Amino acid sequence: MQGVSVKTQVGIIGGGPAGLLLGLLLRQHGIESVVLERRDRAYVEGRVRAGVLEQTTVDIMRSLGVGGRMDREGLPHDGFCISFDGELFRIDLKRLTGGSQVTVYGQSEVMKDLFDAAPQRGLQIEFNAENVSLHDIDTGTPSISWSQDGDLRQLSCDFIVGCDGFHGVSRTSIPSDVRREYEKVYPFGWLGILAEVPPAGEEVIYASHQRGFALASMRSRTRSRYYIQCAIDENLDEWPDRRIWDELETRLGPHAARNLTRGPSFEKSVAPLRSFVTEPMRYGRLFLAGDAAHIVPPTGAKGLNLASSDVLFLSEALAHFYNTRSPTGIDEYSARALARVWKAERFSWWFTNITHRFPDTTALERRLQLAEIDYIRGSTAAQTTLAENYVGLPLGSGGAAPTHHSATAMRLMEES
Ligand code: RFL
Ligand code: PHB
Repeated sequence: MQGVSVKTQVGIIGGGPAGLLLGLLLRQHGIESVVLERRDRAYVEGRVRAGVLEQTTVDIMRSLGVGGRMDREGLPHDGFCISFDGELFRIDLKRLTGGSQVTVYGQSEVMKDLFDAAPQRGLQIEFNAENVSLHDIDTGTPSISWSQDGDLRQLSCDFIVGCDGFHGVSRTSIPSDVRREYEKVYPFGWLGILAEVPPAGEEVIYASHQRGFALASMRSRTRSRYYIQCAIDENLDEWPDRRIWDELETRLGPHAARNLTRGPSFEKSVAPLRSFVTEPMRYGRLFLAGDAAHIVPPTGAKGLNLASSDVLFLSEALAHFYNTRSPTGIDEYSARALARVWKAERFSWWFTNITHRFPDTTALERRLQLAEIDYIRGSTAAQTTLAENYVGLPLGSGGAAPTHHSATAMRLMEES
């Protein structure tokens, strides 16, 4: 192959949360990597996506020394609310989980903090990397080629990590006879808006209404983020702000919408909802992490948080390999990550099922949905199950023992 050729230890495809967190975690272990990102920084930073960070993600940010702004500007939440057909009740995360919280801090802010830190930490990011392709992933000498500024470039590395999201090239580089994919596409989307108005409440509100799901979230005390369930092919021209606010008011119900402040929206888009898992998350010298390997519907706020735990597991496994030359950690990566992924998939699927209106929902099924939510309202056991999943299952055993923290989690907490 001709063109500019460089060498590194780990080649990372994709410069979203998974790719950047991984690059910085590897730097902390003294491992060199290069991140190849198809778009520019402004594009990646500008995508309005996640809002809720689990404690594990917060701890990783802090342990990397990039948590300063998050600690100052992020909003710790001790609970959230559920509204169903006008009734409102609270899930007290902190009490039910023995002290855990979540933090509301937008993905755009996370990306800004990670991009700012990268040059100081010596993490090289190549933006506008086009036509990325993977070579020789089933050998000991894999490489990545791409084009940039009219040049053909090549990166030789020991390992490649696909952090290139659902539409990336890495996953499909795994031969189809090895790859198992599990998928459900939901028959609706989420119409999301941002508005420079104070949030409807102190905490996030999930609303299940006969007209469909709605979610009241925020980015700060002066900026609100709202979603309403809509058709996948919804025409945004038919949703002027006034109609969105009216619909939110109806779906959130009289209690939750009491303090709804209307204002012009400055971002409006429709996101599809999907449950998706690919197995295994490793093939030869290629590993997958984050949305490249799995997608959850955003109802449980798990996507970015799963990307964080994947790359934490993988950085530990790669550090173990470079320190000892033992392949044990990298051999166990896929199973370790998938154990946590499947539990978050289950939770996100379940929370979506009980809160959304499905096109073929019968009156009986709607009553069953309401009965389930009413059961949660009245049962501490059910609330505890919901709360421990929402704050994030522990890292150690892939979420098998909710009351125990892994050595990694303990270290992260001690360091922060
Ligand atoms: P990303 O963020 O998709 O980043 C992948 C990057 O790879 C680049 N890329 C390529 N680069 C080089 N060559 C190629 N061929 C490439 N193909 C793609 C892309 O340009 C991009 O920069 O995946 P990553 O890093 O795994 O991160 C995943 C998260 O972004 C995602 O899971 C979350 O946004 C999901 N999510 C939420 N997660 C949470 O943890 N909490 C939440 O509250 C939450 N809310 C949400 C969400 C996602 C949403 N949408 C829009 C899907 C709310 C919404 C509405
Ligand atoms: C958000 O603030 O964007 C958000 C909050 C909770 C979710 C999903 C998204 O479950």
